[in-house]
Amino acid sequence: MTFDLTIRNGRVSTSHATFMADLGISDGKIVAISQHLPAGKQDLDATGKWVMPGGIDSHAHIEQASSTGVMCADDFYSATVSAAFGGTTTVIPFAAQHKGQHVPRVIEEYAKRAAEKAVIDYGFHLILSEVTPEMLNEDLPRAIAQGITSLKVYMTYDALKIDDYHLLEIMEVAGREGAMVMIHAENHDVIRWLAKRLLAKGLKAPKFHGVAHDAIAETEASARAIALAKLLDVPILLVHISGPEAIEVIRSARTLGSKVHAETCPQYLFLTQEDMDQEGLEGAKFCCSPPARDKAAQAQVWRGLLDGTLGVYSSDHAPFKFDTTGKLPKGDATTFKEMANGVPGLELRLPLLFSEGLLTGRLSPEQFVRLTATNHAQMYGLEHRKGDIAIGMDADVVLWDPQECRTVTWNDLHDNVGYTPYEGRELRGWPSTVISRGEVIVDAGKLQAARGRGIFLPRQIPKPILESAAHPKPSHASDWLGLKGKAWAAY
Ligand code: DUC
Ligand code: ZN
Ligand code: ZN
Ligand code: ZN
Repeated sequence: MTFDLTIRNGRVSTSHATFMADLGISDGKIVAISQHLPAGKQDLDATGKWVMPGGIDSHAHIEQASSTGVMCADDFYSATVSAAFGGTTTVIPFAAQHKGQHVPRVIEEYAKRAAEKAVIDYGFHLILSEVTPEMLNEDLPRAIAQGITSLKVYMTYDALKIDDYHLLEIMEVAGREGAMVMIHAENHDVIRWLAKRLLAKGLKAPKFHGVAHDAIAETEASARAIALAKLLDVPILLVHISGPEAIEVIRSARTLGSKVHAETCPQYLFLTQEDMDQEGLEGAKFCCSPPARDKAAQAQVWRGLLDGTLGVYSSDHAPFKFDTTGKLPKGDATTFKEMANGVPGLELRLPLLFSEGLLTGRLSPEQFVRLTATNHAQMYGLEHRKGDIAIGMDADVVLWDPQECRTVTWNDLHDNVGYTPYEGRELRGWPSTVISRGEVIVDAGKLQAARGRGIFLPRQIPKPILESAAHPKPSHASDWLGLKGKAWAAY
């Protein structure tokens, strides 16, 4: 049999090993991994290249309106093209329910947008901003059965905030039906109170966003979310963790056996609060929630990645232009409270970690693979086909050139944002060829993918990674209420 595609003479890294090997690919799957394979119909010479699984980005906002109605600058085409150039071959963005919207309709709309435009494969997490009995009893079980096996809730933002009672309602359904609950954990009232006082003193500049979103808000809400999840004995994933206090709360909960998982993002490794402190409104380009902290916090985020407390590294790509359609709705008069929140990162997520994590020796190649692909697949129900290099898996593979050095400039990127917070950084190691389901979609700086070629991925019940040794008794409440559903059974 002649393979459709071979990748030969490369240095292959999987989630567990690194070795010299050739890959044989047919019908979009990896069908052979061996020392010396004959050339396929298409043959790629990977001499000097590192061959790794395509990245999975499990946190990206694409063609989504923010809670205040500001539209993302990227649609499913520009976002997925940008992802592909950065070595990401699967993305899990959000289908976002705003208040008053019917969940099945929301899913339908996002599915249509993505099907027409995406160039890489995708799933959806469902953002919930309002809880109704119909949603709990019908819409969520149906969405989960359709393969949307993760739900995201916000503990802050006026238009999105879910209170603790309704968080418990959502956790109950997720636990029973087999879905992961992703949580944006920041204490709404702490932020509201601080912001009001700062604005009253005339402190409106972007850097005061960092003051209003004090780490205490993140720490308190993280601890509360963990407590609620423990009450029901359901797994949760805390998104975009920014610093040491929240990491410590998560680490200790995991040690005590809580099914809590956590994510961090490039902004918490590569930006600091000082980036927000610039002339005029320039600092708004670096504002996200939670905000980047200081150098000492960055070191603790690295540590959290290394010891498994932070299991996934995602972009939280939140693409807003630096003008009145995006970041600055009131132009020069925009206060920190009115800015659109978030930074772009889909394309640079992997090159940043490759250069500063892998090539510096902070991370092993296998850790890099797990943090950027395998753990996402496992935690979000895709491990049957994505996230690793193994026989039978989708042939989503990236050839990295570890020698290539480039200075980041937005002009070379493929998103629609108009700036990057990482402008001017020197990065070493870039994707040279990107393959999705056996098809070369990016090669030597050229896109070869057709619009709409990406497919929807129905996801299975998440099988969360949990490395802690403790096996605590389930909580009394979950015992008495008989809450051991499908998500619980995954452990
Ligand atoms: N939360 C996100 O998850 N993304 C962007 C902004 C935010 O607050
Ligand atoms: Zn309904
Ligand atoms: Zn968030
Ligand atoms: Zn986000």
